[in-house]
Amino acid sequence: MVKEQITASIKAKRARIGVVGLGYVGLPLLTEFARAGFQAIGFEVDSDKAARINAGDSYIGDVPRSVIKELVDSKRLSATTDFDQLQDCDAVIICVPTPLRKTKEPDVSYILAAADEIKQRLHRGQLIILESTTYPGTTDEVLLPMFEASGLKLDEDFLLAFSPERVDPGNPQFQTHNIPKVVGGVTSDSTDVAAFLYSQIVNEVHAVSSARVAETAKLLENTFRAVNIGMANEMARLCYALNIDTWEVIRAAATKPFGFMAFYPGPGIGGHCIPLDPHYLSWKARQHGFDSRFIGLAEEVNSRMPDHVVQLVADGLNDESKSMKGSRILLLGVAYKQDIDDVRESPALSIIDRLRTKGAEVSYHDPFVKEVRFEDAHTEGGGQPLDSVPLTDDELRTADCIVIVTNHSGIDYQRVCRLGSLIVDTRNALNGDLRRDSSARIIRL
Ligand code: SAJ
Repeated sequence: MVKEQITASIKAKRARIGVVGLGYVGLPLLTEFARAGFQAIGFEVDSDKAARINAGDSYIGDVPRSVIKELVDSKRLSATTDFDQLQDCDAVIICVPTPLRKTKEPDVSYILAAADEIKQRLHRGQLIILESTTYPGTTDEVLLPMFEASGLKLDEDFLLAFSPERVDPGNPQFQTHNIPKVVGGVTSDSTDVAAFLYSQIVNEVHAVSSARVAETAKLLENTFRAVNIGMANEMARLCYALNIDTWEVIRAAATKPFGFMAFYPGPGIGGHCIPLDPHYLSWKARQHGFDSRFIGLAEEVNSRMPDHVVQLVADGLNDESKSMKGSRILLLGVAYKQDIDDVRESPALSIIDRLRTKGAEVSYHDPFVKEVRFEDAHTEGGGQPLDSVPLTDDELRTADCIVIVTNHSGIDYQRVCRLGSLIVDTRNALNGDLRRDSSARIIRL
């Protein structure tokens, strides 16, 4: 059986580790294996990325350029677009995107493309691990048949496992080495060897009985967030109707030292994980005749938050006998969460589109995001790209309404309160003192 052979090569640090997909998950992972003393080879379809890495550069914030340069110079780490080099790897880890189609159905085309490259070079003595977030069964129902079609046999010739990624870009406290790693093999040999491999770079490995358990655990983690954020957003709309301060309610509930975990309302949910991952789970459940209502309900509540924000703006303007049409609306922040530059799935895009559809003149200021494009063909507001405007006194004074969509920490909110006349705060960015001292009318979620 191949288990002993691969285990021995890992133990002797002779194993060559291949990582397919060098994004915010793959590049940190590749770097950790190289730093642990393994020969690490990154595989990319983007030749620019491969070239930058081989030039000792980094395009991922969590991976310092100096680390890449040192590992490349010491020939521990390299990147290539030549997938033939996969045959030189003893372990291959797939870290490619798993987006949703427009129909909200899983798009595993990147996984299939990577698996096809691997299948063509698969030989005895290789361990294949999938890290991309996907529906339960992908590893054993999709990848295993692809690899065994080559005539090679699981356990006799190769091993196959799933291990979810838990990278949290920019998190100063949790990086690859100190985030516990869940690992589940299609067979127990696969679990054992995959767990042993990760134990070379991660402090804590949590082995589970199958790839499906590992796939499902990841989806539970992020569905847990989507559902609880949905609950917080529903509370916000309920409290708004009852004229109760949502944020004060949550702060009070959070004093409970057990059995409660605070989540906060917002303008909607963005990012490449939380809005998407739960649909992988509900899609698979539907294949088995199970309707996951929590996931659907969370999606319904969260996706309606941009409408609620636009309603708050309309209500605020209406109190000043202003129509939305022709009003100047300034958004503060368009990134999907605080202090990052990522606008993927950001609710700000929906809010801008809805405001434009109602005839408002929309601009935004975001220190992290220089420009916003509206690729989505369903944009009704015209979809003209926008550039971040400088946050001048004039911008703040002349805005009929300022909407705080992302509470970046570098914004001077005292100045916003001093110069603004109507402010919709969707993130509780304006604390009690700012609100009390401000002459502006402030509406909060
Ligand atoms: N959000 C709320 N209210 C909350 C929390 C988040 O409205 O109480 C919004 C955010 O503004 C954002 C979206 O939800 O638009 C997602 O926020 P997130 O904090 O979940 O951040 P993400 O999307 O970067 O999620 C990642 C995930 N990491 C991985 O999948 C490896 C998630 O599992 C992490 O828990 C999360 O980072 C984190 O905690 O930073």
